[in-house]
Amino acid sequence: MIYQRSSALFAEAKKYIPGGVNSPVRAFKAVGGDPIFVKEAKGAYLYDEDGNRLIDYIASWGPLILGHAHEPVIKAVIEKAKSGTSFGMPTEIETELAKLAISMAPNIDKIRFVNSGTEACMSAVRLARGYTGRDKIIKFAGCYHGHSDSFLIQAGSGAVTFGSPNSPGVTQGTAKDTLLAAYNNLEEVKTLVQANKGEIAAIIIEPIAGNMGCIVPSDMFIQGLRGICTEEGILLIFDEVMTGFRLARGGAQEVLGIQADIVTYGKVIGGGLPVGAFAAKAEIMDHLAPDGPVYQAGTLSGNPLAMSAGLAMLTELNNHPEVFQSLSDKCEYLHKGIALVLAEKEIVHQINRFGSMISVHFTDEPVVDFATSAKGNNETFKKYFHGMLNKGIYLPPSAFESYFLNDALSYADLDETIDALKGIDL
Ligand code: KE4
Repeated sequence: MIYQRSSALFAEAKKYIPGGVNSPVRAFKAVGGDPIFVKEAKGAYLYDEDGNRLIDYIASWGPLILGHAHEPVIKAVIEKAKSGTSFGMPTEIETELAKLAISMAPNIDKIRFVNSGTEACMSAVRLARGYTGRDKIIKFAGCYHGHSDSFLIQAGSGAVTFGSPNSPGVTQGTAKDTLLAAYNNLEEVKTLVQANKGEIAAIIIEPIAGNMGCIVPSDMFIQGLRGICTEEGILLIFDEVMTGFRLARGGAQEVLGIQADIVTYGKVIGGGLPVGAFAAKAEIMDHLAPDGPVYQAGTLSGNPLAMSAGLAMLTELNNHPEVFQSLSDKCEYLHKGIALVLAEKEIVHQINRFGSMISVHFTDEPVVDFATSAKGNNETFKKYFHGMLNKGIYLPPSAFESYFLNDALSYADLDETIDALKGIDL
């Protein structure tokens, strides 16, 4: 595969945009080399600026669950754009998408739209703090909830002390209110809760994690969090920016059978346009401005153009729930194919999968949290990533990401992917 034009475009972009990208993961820092510039995409395929066709396994990091340029979504956006894109005034379509999302996801009465998953998670934490009158939150190492200051925190010195910033620009004043625990470690959560009795507003978690690669919660872990939150008056926030409307109509709440107190959404709910959202029972959501005291706002929140994409997408999924099983079946097929080839190559590996989320880790230890995910051999991962890219397969350019399958992928595409792996040296 030739990537000359992408490299030239990257050099040009770096003159005007920090790192040449508008989101760091796109820059290939974790795998080396220059990022691929896309010209267009349709269905399961990306067409890059050098004329290469790539089978896509990121789907814009999740949103394009039915494939790129899905006709009903495109049609809706084009039609809506003709009557204006944003007014800064309420429009009917916001209520239509709100009603549909609420009908699909369990345990929510009201939803507020924002413009990204970051905004959704940031606002959900502020709402939890405002509702409980408490300041602290617990998050899990390796879980990503967007780039709001409260989330850019790494484990502090001691198990029960607060976190410390993991980015310049985040203050210790902010970090002191974020406590860190290891994913799948209920005992650490219990210790933090006991050491900060009555001070914790929320526990925020990716119910199936996707930002350490894919990590499946162990039995009773999420259930255990639910019990602790109910017992201690802590709000359980499910960050479903990845899992929402991807794992099932009702997302992780449905597939796990566990109710969160606040749920955040992004990606799929916007159908490829910028939409985030957070939702809960009315008793909690009514604390939000303008009716309640917790402030939150946004110029383009609920803009009709983005709403039209989200409404078209959720309507498709609501009318064709068989898509979720189709995606899961395809993911299982891919899993088995990759596992067989890596076993034949005698490559030590772990594959984690849940629904249409999957990740490959080059380690002999089960990957159950950030620490075990970080033990993966990144040199092998880099060979895997670039080997597959050179065969026309576009995988996430980081071992700490999940693949996001789209239902436009055919079994022939999956076979091409598995065959590509046969042909590379790891
Ligand atoms: P955004 O602000 O990027 O829309 O959403 C933040 C976010 C929140 N919660 C979860 C579980 C997420 O996965 C994300 C964003 N996901 C990354 C991919 N791991 C987006 C890709 C990027 O940062 O460019």
